[in-house]
Amino acid sequence: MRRSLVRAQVGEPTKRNGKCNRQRLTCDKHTANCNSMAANRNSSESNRNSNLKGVAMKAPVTYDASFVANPDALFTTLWNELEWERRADAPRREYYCNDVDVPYAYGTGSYVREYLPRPMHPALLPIKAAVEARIGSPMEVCFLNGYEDARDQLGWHADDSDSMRDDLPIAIVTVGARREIMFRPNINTLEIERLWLDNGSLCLMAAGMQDAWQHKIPKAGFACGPRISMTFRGLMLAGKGMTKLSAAAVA
Ligand SMILES: O=C(O)CCC(=O)C(=O)O
Repeated sequence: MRRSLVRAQVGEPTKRNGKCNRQRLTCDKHTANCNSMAANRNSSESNRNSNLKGVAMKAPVTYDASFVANPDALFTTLWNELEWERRADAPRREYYCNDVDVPYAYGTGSYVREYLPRPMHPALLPIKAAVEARIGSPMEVCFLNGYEDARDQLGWHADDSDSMRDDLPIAIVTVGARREIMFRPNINTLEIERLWLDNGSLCLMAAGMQDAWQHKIPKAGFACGPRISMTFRGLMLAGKGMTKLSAAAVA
């Protein structure tokens, strides 16, 4: 059975209504790492760059600045060896892979983009395993974004597809240039929080968060090199009647 994953775009109908009361994990895993989250709602550069000790973000995310052992090598491998695609209307490169033979789609109406699963690059496997160990559950889906420079970006959206498990976190692993991610709650879209995503970092968006929050990677606003994000997600019904894809070497 082939299922499609649908990622809602802001301004388009979503399945959010009526689901906001689902249990949401808060930042109860706050650690020394988590204290490095830059939490602010005014966007002054000094605040955005500081590690605000003891200031918790409202967005239910946790942050580990040093998750990838050798992020520069991983960046080089993925940037050079993945068969990235850059669709005409997408301000970034993209690459979608999945453990099982399930296409991915996001947007609605004329904005729907569909992706067929590509091979999981061997360099992704230890990262995937480490994410799964951190979360304690398989994460079948990995969608990668490649931001070539400061102009590349990803608009406000929530990863709230019915086809993705919202009882699990969504993991964002970053290699390459440091970029900011922005979060805003659906109930007050002016209440924006920002977090720097460093080279080699892991940001976990808590289970259930996609029903109540949106996130975005804005244009950098300063000169910067390329960045790759790997977003790992759990797939609904994974393994039930789906063809397992094996990891394959990518030239
Ligand atoms: O590039 C990022 O850090 C965010 C990626 C993201 O939000 C997504 O793929 O849905």
